[in-house]
Amino acid sequence: MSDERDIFCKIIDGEMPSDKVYEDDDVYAFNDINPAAPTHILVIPKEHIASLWEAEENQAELLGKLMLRARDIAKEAGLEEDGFRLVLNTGAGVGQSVFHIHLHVIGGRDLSWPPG
Ligand code: D5M
Repeated sequence: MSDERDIFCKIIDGEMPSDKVYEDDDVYAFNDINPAAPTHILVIPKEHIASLWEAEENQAELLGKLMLRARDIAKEAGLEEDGFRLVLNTGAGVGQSVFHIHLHVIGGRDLSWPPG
């Protein structure tokens, strides 16, 4: 685990602004600055984990919580009927641009499969 402070660490600490939609002791969620759909929310752990590659076995509970909170946030956003997509980009080669692990909650429009 790295102790590097990235932009999402700064958002959690209030050093950078965000459009917050949820917060608890372990999880923070905010609207994506560049939305790919009508609903596009980022769900992140407050603990810094650079990407899924760096996640440790002892962080399994935190990662599970992240997924369940993402579901709750999707429901709160009104996506229960039509569903939503969770995206976890892992590595620059597939488009990860911020190296603080984050789930994209995406919904509110038709989403094609497979993704591009
Ligand atoms: O996704 C990183 C995502 O983070 C991308 O969709 C833009 C978003 N982003 C970057 N900076 C901000 C701030 N400051 N507020 C809100 N959203 C932001 P990735 O999977 O790494 O490509």
